[in-house]
Amino acid sequence: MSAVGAVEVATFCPMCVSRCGATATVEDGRFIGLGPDPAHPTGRAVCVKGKAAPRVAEHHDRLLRPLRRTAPKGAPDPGWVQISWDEALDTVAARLREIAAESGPEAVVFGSASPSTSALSDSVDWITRLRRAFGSPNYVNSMELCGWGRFLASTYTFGAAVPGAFMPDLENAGCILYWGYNPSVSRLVHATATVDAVNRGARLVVVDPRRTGLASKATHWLQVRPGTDTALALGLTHVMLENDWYDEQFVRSWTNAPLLVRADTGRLLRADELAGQPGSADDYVAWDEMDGTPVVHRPGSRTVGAGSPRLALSGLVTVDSAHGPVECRPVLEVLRQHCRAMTPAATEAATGVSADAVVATARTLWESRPLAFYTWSGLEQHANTTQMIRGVNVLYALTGCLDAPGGNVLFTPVPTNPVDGLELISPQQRARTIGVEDRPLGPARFEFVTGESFYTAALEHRPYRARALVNFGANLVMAHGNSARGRNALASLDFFVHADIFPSPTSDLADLVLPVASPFETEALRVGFEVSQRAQSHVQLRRPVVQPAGEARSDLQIVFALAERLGLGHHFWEGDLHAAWSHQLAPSGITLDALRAEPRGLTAPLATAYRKYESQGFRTATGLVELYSETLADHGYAALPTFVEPPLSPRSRPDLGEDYPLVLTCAKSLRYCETQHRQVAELRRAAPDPLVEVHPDTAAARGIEAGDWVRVLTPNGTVTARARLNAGLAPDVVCAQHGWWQGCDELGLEPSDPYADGGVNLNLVLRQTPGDPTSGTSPLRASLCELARA
Ligand SMILES: Nc1nc2c(c(=O)[nH]1)N[C@H]1C(S)=C(S)[C@@H](COP(=O)(O)OP(=O)(O)OC[C@H]3O[C@@H](n4cnc5c(=O)[nH]c(N)nc54)[C@H](O)[C@@H]3O)O[C@H]1N2
Ligand SMILES: Nc1nc2c(c(=O)[nH]1)N[C@H]1C(S)=C(S)[C@@H](COP(=O)(O)OP(=O)(O)OC[C@H]3O[C@@H](n4cnc5c(=O)[nH]c(N)nc54)[C@H](O)[C@@H]3O)O[C@H]1N2
Ligand code: SF4
Ligand SMILES: [Mo]
Repeated sequence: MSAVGAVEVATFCPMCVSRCGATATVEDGRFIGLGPDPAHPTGRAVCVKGKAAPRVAEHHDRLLRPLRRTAPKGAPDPGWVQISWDEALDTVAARLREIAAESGPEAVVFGSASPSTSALSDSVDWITRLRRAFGSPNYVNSMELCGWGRFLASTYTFGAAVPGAFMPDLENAGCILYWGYNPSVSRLVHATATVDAVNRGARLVVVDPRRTGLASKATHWLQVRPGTDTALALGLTHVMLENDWYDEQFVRSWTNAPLLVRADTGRLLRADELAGQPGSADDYVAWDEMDGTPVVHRPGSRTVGAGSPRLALSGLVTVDSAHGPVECRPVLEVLRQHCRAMTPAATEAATGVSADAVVATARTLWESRPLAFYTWSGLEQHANTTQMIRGVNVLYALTGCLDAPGGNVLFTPVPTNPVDGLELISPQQRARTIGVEDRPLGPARFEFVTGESFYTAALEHRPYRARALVNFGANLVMAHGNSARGRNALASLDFFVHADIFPSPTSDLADLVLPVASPFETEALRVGFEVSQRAQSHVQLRRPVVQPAGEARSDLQIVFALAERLGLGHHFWEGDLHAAWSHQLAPSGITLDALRAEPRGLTAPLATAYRKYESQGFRTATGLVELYSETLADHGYAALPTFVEPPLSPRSRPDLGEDYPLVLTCAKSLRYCETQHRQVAELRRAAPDPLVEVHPDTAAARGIEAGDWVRVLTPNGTVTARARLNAGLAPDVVCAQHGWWQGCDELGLEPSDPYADGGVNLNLVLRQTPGDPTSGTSPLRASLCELARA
């Protein structure tokens, strides 16, 4: 019920990836409440954070004015002095121009918080546009911890972002597979849609070391040992292949399963190697079993041999080459042999998931098709993330459900003009992204700099020196492993400007701090709400619910103003944001005026197009789904998904395992986004302290009781947290939380030094290395620890 004289304003909550359609209540110019808007495609519910949004927005810790540092970095007090916006923006522009003139624009790194944990989704494309117009190929956020697997690693199998862009079609799925993903905490709109799907009879498979909310509704909950997910994927694939539980027609026609692999070199056979019929080195070869003849596959021709059922998918084939006979096997046969060692028993030994559960789950995945899946943080933050993602993707490809109703589909987006400015940066400049030499297929290939690469560039000047950072929110020192190295890296910069709603350990290291308006104080355009066709068809202009606090400005206003001062105004509609949005919206036929007239947003009449590969093929080297990746092999990585024991585990490091016998992983908190929101009493009251989840037997063996403060001892130091006993964890696995340092005045809780050993900052003792060889992803979810009562 709304208060007397209160006004209801249609909006959506952009505080996390769920982007729930919502109604804000405003009374006397004050934002006092946020509730669901059931008519909105993502508006069924709002979470506890959304309900507390007014408390976040009006919190007394808010940054209200631009600030300039007067004390040296590292001083206990930065000595902030207030300055005007003009002085702040002029200083930023002058320093960036100076540094670019001396060292090239690549010496200026741009950063932002993840759009999954903040309203950066409002502005991320425009920040990217500014970076590219400025000429910097360097963007640091958390791509390697949050988006690599979902968006980029999957391109090496599918040539597209699956499940990042090809989302699970939950309304039509027969079976839903959540692998390292817990939407009950992390994406409310997916959680409610999943419960609906289960209620109408869909199967649910959850792969998670913890029994999460949805795991209790699952047909199968696979309690995987952290970091061994590749073995589980291979074990499931083994069972599916042995039982012929795969979509033969799809696999034969649309994956590289029939292409021949040379037994001697492991290379895909090329048409120019064939005897007698000179072909192209760009073309591949399959085998017609009936005729005993090679069939040439041209990548542009889409299907292999028009999907002929005569193409061999198994066995050994001897092909006449220009240099004599060569033995080859179809890719599917190579995959079959590769998986053969990962029997259900071997899978159990590697992962802790019982052999019976492996077989039963493989059967469910096959028999309950169509299968839709999502993977997230549970697979993103490992030293072997790329292989894990490959393992799950190959398994998924076998089901033939990609881009089919009830599978993972590309909900048709509202047509718009891209605004991220890809055309504004040259390929030569993109090739200078920090980290691309070390990991040419990794995030740097896509202009993303990993935290570790950024710190190395700042501190060790490799491959060149990162001299400046323009950062929209990212709380780098708290979000990345090794907070102390992060602090040193940020302190070493010649210039660091940080734009944020609140101060943080990261903003404490800046030269200039710019106050950002809360998302409920700003105007933003949202095109597409992602999770269903209806949601993806929805366009909304979010209007300010209240005036910005103090002198705070939106990220968009800051970007457009900076662009003008950098002499880049011509790329930014000379500072006219509405003209820019009109350009973006032009192809949609939806105008800003129409959106202003309908604050709940407009839904375009769009339908999902399925199996687009039939006309478009796949954007991979072979033009097919790549079960076997020669692209990866060419760079020294495994062509087929390959399991290696996590580099930091009691098994791989028995030397450490003696003192640290437990596996340490982590997960998000329900009441907070990442490192934020703990200053808000309404949220903090019910979750005042960092938790570490531990099996009751493990706790008892150490004299630990529920609620005790415990020390989590690791090879890199100690963090402290309160014990929560959880019988839904394996006895040798412990699950902690990152992001803690804030105090909460109203509750009398003091802040904690994020760099103090024995404090509450988990990422002080986690490391970014050894990283995933392909992507540089950090091993935040599989390392070692011991517990002791504090
Ligand atoms: N150990 C461990 N570490 C992790 C993770 C983990 O699971 N375990 N998760 C990783 C993941 S998935 C991610 S995405 C990263 C997250 O790391 P970040 O992307 O840095 O996200 P947050 O920690 O939420 O910090 C967001 C910052 O942005 C500010 N902010 C919020 N909204 C806005 C806005 O609209 N504009 C601006 N300018 N600023 C805003 C907040 O005040 C805060 O300072 O952390 C990673 N770190
Ligand atoms: N409430 C809330 N919502 C959020 C966020 C938040 O901080 N709080 N953060 C936002 C962001 S930035 C992101 S990236 C998303 C993330 O959303 P999720 O990926 O759902 O986040 P998590 O809960 O960290 O991780 C999912 C599951 O992975 C499991 N897990 C841990 N280790 C492993 C492993 O080795 N293998 C497998 N298979 N599973 C493992 C954990 O037990 C956990 O249940 O959520 C977004 N939404
Ligand atoms: S789930 Fe995310 S978007 Fe939805 S109300 Fe909560 S914080 Fe806002
Ligand atoms: Mo994330």
